[in-house]
Amino acid sequence: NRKCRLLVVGGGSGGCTMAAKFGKHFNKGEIFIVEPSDTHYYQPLFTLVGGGIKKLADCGKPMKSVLPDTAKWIKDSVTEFNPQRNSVTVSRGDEITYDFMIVATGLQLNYDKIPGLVEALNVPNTGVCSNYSYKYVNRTYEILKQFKSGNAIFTYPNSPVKCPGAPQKICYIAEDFFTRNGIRDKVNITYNTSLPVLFGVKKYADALWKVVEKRNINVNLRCNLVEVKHKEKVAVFQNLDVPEQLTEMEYSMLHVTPPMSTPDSLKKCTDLVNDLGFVNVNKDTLQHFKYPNVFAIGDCSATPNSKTAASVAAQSNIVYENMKAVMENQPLKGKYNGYASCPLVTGYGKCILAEFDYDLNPLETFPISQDKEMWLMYTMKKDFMPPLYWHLMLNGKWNGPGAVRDLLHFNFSK
Ligand code: FAD
Ligand code: UQ1
Repeated sequence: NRKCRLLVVGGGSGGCTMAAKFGKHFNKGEIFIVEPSDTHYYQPLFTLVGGGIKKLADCGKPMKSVLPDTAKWIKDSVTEFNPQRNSVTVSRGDEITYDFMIVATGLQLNYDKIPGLVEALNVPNTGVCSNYSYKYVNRTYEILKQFKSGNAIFTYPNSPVKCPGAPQKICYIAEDFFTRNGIRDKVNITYNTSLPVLFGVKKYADALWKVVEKRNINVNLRCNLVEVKHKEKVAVFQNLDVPEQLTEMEYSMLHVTPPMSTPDSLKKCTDLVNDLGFVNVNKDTLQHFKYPNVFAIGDCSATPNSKTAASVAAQSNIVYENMKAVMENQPLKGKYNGYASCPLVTGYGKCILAEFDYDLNPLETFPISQDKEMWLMYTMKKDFMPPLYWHLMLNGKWNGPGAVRDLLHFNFSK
């Protein structure tokens, strides 16, 4: 029983969605999913948990309840990929062979890459928090509630990240929280980002610069967190353009977005990944360059899109169509346009819905210009997206908003 037709590595957004899509294609038990976690988290809600708008319990469901029952769940992690042998090895030591494989491991959070950070996140009352992990996200709202005065600092690391808007969303939510609680004049708010821009798409970056100016948020570009000294409540930042230049900043609150990479087991399989450790697939077809029976979906793939669940939705049908074509010896027709979406929550009840493609051109669903802060987009993020995720996407029935976009823009020609 250590042999399957389709192996899915990872039971997160991408893996679960793909296993569901292929469910009707294979007999029961012919699909294996390797996934070590007991709980499947809908990570986009973590931002709202940090802001006290949702509870952590709202974000997770038992893994068993979301993985399709047509697939066999192997509760373990892949420790070695052996694509030359069409197999993987799991931590218990078993080897699993496959005819086809979808790699969907997502990203690993490397909190340990920043000296002092792990300790600061594990000791109470340090003022250090991080929305990115279920382990630390509850600290964010705790700290907001206890905050009295001083510097609140928000960081963006020097690595690719998932949801590149999330590091600043919590900054805006915090600013709004302090304003509503009457202590805004006692707080200095700073967003320190390793990037040379506030956001990668000009249309939304222009809108966000207006937000930070209006709300008196300091932004430092090319500014990278390199150490946390929690006993002194000091964070050390490096100027990435002048690497020897280090600046110490005192904080009362420090929200950290950790450096990220693909998981170590994947990174070390140089046959499968590029120099940065991402699965080396064709950006249009999502098929592996060297192994035609291997595809990647989601955050672990080398495609140059922004890593979001919305991208996973848009990729899912491309992977499905193209992998089916490989199975049937047909030409690959599906082409991913790089669609990504980032609901930039700018406060309680406000959100700018960024949507764009590989070329960083806006690709908006609604027939109104989306560079405005809107209550509608906030409601969509908070109340409409979670059920869409749990009931449609994870059952393989949501391919992103492309069809809705065509309908609302009267693009009936396709
Ligand atoms: P994941 O969903 O992370 O799943 C990867 C799975 O692989 C995990 O379950 C993991 O346990 C498993 N795995 C890892 N290593 C192994 C291994 N060796 N063997 C077996 N299994 C393994 N996206 C949006 O679209 N909109 C948003 O507003 C948004 N906000 C976000 C806010 C935050 C704070 C965060 C953290 C993310 C946000 N995202 C958002 C991003 C979104 O959650 C991810 O892009 C999406 O989940 C990626 O799906 P994935 O399947 O690639 O990875
Ligand atoms: C989306 O499809 C998606 O995936 C489920 C998200 O992930 C949480 C999103 O945040 C967004 C905005 C979309 C896009 C959907 C619409 C209706 C614009």
